[in-house]
Amino acid sequence: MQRAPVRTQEVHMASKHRSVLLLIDIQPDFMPGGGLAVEQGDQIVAPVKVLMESGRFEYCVATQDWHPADHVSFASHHPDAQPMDSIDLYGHAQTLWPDHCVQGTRGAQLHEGLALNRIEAIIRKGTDPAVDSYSGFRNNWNPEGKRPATGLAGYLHERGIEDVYVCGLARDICAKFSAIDAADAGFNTYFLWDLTRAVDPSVDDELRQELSEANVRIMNSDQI
Ligand code: VGL
Ligand code: ZN
Repeated sequence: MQRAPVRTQEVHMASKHRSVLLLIDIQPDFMPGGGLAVEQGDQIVAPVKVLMESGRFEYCVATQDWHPADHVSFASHHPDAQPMDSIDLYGHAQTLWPDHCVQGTRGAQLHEGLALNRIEAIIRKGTDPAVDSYSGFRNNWNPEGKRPATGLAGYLHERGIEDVYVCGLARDICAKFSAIDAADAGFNTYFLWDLTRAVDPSVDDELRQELSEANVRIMNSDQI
């Protein structure tokens, strides 16, 4: 009985030092008023900040969608195309988006409501004009049919991280692909459902299924 609190403390410390909070694309362009606005995307910022400062994670890593102005994923880059059209790109479906997260613009900044000084590393993605990148771990398919790694898995593995907690935008796109790739890279992966918002909430049920099949555990932030 007397030792129980000590053990609890040790377990808590050990898990903290193996855990990272992964912030996916928490940028103004994915929030109301932004280039690729996600409904209620702004509502996650304050609770994510609280979690960043909770001491529950050893540190935080952020991804930042960071496109050149002529990016292949922009509908504006394709004559006659409309945003949300789908095209074939190197043998895979590519949605064409409205312009968003153009390098150096305000909408591409990490949201200033976050605890920015708790971010240990930032992975910028979608920087190749000819290739999109949804996941923080791997680009989408390139012309050679490969999805090159960003180096994030190596970074986390080398630093002894075992548990990855995913939050951010958008739930059904970049947060989803990042979580699936995290699990695939061997991390215990947790998807903080309440700290995500979807471009298309009608696929929520399908998404839960996909995440479960990829061995990603879905939870809410109050269950951490
Ligand atoms: C995203 C579409 C295009 C995302 C990024 O962060 O979910 N979605 N680029
Ligand atoms: Zn993008």
